Amino acid sequence: MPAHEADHAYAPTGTLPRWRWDLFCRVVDNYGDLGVCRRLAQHLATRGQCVRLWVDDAALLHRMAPELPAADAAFWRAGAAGVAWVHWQDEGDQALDPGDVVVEAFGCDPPASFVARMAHRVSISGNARTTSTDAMAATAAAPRAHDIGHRAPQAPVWLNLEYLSAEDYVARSHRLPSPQASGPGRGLTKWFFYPGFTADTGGLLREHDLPERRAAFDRDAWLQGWGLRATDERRLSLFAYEQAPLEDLLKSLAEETHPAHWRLMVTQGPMQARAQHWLQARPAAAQRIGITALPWLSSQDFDHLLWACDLNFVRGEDSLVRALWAGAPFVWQIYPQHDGAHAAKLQAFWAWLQASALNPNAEHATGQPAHWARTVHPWWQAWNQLTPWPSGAAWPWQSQVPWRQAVSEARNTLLRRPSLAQALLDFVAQQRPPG
Ligand code: TRH
Repeated sequence: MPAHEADHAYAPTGTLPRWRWDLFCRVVDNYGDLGVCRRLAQHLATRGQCVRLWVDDAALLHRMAPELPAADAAFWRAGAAGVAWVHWQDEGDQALDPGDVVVEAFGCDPPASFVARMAHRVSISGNARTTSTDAMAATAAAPRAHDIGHRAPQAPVWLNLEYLSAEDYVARSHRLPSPQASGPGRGLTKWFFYPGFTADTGGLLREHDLPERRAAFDRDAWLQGWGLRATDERRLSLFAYEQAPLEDLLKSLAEETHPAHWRLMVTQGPMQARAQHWLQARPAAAQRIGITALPWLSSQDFDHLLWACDLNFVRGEDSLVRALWAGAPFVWQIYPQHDGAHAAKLQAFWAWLQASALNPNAEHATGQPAHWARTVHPWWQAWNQLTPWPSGAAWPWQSQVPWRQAVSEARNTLLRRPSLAQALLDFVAQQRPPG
């Protein structure tokens, strides 16, 4: 990313109180649930917040975020900026008092006893004397004059962080309240918070220093670390679900005469063996397509991978956002849903990407998609198995430049907006104005 682009990045203003956050993450499948939650927790921490991340899958947590300490009483009492994690087990273990903000990711339902303790605050709100041991400890620790622990206990701000989508309902549903008329949370209001791609949504996960980190990235040195040189081979990163038509893609690449050499950097998982197996049976193709089988990458290195490649195949939610920040051509494999709802979701994102890349030119004046979009779209559809693979058609390398430009325009638009963490902070500040 050129240095001047960093100037466009949204910079928050003002100092917000330091709140204590409980962020609940239930790992349903894959890496995305924790990928999103871990990232959000860290972004909040870098903005001065104290975050307790509840995760039900300890093994995955150790794999994806081995650096995170356990949230002991001292961590919570100190209330300093940082992230620590709690193993979210059964109902019985949840003796901890809620913080000032409770975020449940993807409707994962915090334990009923915890929600009941949140609701209990409603009944004692306005009373400066509290029976909350945590609140008393926080007051004793007196970290900052405007910390929330110094005021009468208020019910936590309760948010449901929703899945990412570019569909229209997102803007309509963003920040809608859901008053709880019954159940353990009776008397509380749960707010729906939607990440998204437009200004009327909660925005996207983005580190504050992303443009600077991107500008400082030394691609050649990073490639050297994998025994590769930035030669004339085209690099393609591959992170995909198993149903992706990998063999079709390999066949299409092998049939191309230009470029002469491909380097497929395949993320950890069964795709590595499949690609190697296919190439072993086809020596001519293996002359032109090399495979680098990657181990599990740290989240920083996952970014480096996307920054170092000419073309990125990503999947799910979180790596889609990383591909956008990379600003390089990419193909998105959406998480497939049994009812087929993913087709509309994919199309909504594609429409947004095209619209945000619009330049006033003749094609747009006629309402026709740009040439790059016309040539690339069939491959997106086929990679998602929504249409047959365009066998015989050449990979749209000729669209590489306008395609890259389109992604980078979309990225620059997004960089001017508040990040998801900043939007959440702004929302909480509205609900709990510092007093
Ligand atoms: O793993 P995913 O397929 O997760 C999915 C989606 O989030 C989907 O929306 C959700 O409904 C489903 O899970 C249950 O893809 P995603 O979202 O891209 O998450 C992958 C994360 O893993 C992302 O943060 C990048 C990270 N990652 C690494 O850090 N290192 C690696 O080596 C790899 C392969 C991934």
